[in-house]
Amino acid sequence: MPKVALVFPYFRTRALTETLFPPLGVATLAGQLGRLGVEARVFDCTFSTFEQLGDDLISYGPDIVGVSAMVSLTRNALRIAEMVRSRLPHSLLVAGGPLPTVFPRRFAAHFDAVFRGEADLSFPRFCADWLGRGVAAGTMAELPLDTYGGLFVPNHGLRIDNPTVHYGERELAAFPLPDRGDFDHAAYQDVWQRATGSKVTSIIATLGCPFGCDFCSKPIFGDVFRRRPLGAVFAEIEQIRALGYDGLWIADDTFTLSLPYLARFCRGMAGRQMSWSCLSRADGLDAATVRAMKSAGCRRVYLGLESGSQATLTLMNKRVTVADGVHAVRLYREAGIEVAAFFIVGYPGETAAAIEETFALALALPLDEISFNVPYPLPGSSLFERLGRPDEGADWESENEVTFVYRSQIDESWLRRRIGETMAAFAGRA
Ligand code: B12
Ligand code: SF4
Repeated sequence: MPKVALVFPYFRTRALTETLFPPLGVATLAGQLGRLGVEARVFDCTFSTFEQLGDDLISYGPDIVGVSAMVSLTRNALRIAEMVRSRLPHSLLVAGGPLPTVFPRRFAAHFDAVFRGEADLSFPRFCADWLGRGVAAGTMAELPLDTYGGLFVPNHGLRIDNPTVHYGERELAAFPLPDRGDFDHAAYQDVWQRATGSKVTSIIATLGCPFGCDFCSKPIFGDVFRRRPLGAVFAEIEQIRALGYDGLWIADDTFTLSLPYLARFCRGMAGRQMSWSCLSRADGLDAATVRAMKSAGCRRVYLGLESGSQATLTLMNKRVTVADGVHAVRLYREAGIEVAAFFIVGYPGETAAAIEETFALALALPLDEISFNVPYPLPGSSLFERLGRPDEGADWESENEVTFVYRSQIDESWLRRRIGETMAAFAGRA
């Protein structure tokens, strides 16, 4: 029986800041492949090793190996491609995910094909067609290559560069649920249970974000905001509960954007005994919505406050004010919801005085958690374009690094020291 292997190339680092979730991208593709009757297995490397992955792939013997990649996983993805080439030379190698979407050519040098953007329908259909016809890598041209959204193949004598797709709400409504069957849920739950006392996993309810923050890259879901039907979202939540989880991380870019959708979500969550957290914008909220979130089990929100300086927020094109942030923190705290805030310090064009305003705001607000990052010019962001395309190979080796990957006017050692001092002052608050 022809088979597809879907690899998520993250090997856990055990960094204090590591956050582990079963990767939804490969689970989503596995669900779609299953619906087409294609045998697929997810190889999540989180709790595995490179050597173990090699052995597991050999014993599975896939015809297609799909590897997911994003910033911080590039080296792993390319190393796995090299290993597959030498140990499974007859397998077709395909890359997809956020980084191949913005650097398709870089991945095409190591893979037979690259899928850019949302690949929910295009990649599974490509696999079904490929496996159904039994074609070999050199003869991909026998497939209807123009019909697979986001496909990029600049080699094998082909020049395929299909536009990416954003599935509409009607198409999303017909999607199967992600297939979470191949994950080591006991291991994920153990990590979460030890760290937080509850067992949390991620889910996506809405796709896309219409804002244009300068530092942000939205390579997959883009600017168009779409909602999954809540019936499917609740069915997925029950699937998650049956796997043993009792908490959700709603990973949407802008879950609080549509207040009517959020209100219906909150009504549907009532009585489900499932706590949840989400990212929230600082603007557009009202007290009634926030109270409804609390009643529906919302435990904590994560606010991208980014800066305590209005001038820096403008540089970031954040389209919120410092006052919006202060107001949002107050609304959530009054409703009894914990608030974590992300800040970016050392933005290109930012002064030391503006950075100090951010440290001061972080310490002045009644926050439950804070984190500081230096700007990372994410491929696909305006910042990346403006900095004159820094070294394409520059990559954070682990999550939450505080290292400039471009020439910055800010003294990095001063900034690290000030971040350390602010974190210490925050931890020492009464
Ligand atoms: C949840 C999430 C996390 C979680 C969980 C990651 C995980 N295990 O999945 C956590 C919190 C751990 C995390 C951490 C980081 N993340 Co993150 N994360 C996200 C988020 C919000 C949602 C991802 C998700 O679940 N999407 C839902 C699924 C269905 O979509 P998907 O994974 O994109 O998959 C689709 C396509 O990409 C494609 N696809 C995916 N894989 C494959 C494979 C093949 C073969 C094919 C054909 C197609 C394909 O098909 C899928 C269906 O359409 C995205 C933002 C976003 N909206 O995309 C950022 C995002 C992916 N993260 C990002 C970053 C930068 C990071 C960090 C480096 C941040 C940091 N400073 O530490 C770390 C790196 C961690 C690491 N593991 O190394 C960036 C990546 C940018 C880039 N160009 O690569 C994104 C896009 C956010 C952003 N704009 O900053 N992240
Ligand atoms: S940072 Fe958040 S609000 Fe800004 S563009 Fe990105 S997803 Fe949208």
